[in-house]
Amino acid sequence: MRVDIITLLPQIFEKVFDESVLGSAVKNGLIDIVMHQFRDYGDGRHKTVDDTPFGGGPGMVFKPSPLVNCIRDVRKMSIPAPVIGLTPQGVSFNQDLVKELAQFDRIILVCGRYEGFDERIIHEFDFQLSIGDYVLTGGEIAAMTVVDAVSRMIPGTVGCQDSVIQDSFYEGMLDHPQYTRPSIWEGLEVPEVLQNGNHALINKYRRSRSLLTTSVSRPDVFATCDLSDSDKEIFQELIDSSSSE
Ligand code: 6GU
Repeated sequence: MRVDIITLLPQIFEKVFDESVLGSAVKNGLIDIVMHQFRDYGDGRHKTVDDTPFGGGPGMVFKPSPLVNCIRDVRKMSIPAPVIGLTPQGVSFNQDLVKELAQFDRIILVCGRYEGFDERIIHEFDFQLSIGDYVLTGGEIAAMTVVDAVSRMIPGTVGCQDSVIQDSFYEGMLDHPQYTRPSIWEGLEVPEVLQNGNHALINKYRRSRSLLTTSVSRPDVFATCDLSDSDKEIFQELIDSSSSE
């Protein structure tokens, strides 16, 4: 997959894309990240990319021409790709969107800064994405989030694809808790069922913890989950056991 990133701060991505899982994926050619400094498209000797807002108010606004010229050039550099504006006004990023974006062979991410873009450029975006209900100083950290989450879905990036499939949110449900040695630590014991090697019981236990955590911590997510018949049974057992306590 090719990811083009349009930003005023290409250098802040370096470490993130150089190290660990993402770094290996880049080195192995599974993802090709191409940075574009859009100040190169700025106006005049100072390569100006922003200006004060019409109507007054704080901050600066991205001028339309430099950003649009950059986006149009980047579009033409390779195969067709959706242009995604990273803004707090965008649709909320979630695992379903991660999976959808991972289907593309190429995506183009545009990072905002300042108070935003001149509104007239937004038709240049195929859509806008937000990574949550808070405001960041720019879209760069959001772009890193998108690249990190999407790259994990590309076969080969994460050592064991099973770990991706079992991840929190992948199957719509939060992950079950994990434990490792020692079996007793500071008086806290690893649940017996995980230590006895009965995989049918282990799977059932883990599924029941996932159902419990999701229903308690994220009732909004739980409400959208399609429970299988066995999930329904396990969940009913959870309810029965809690009401008998
Ligand atoms: Cl994508 N950009 C900015 N500036 N703030 C955000 C965001 C993006 N997502 C959530 N907050």
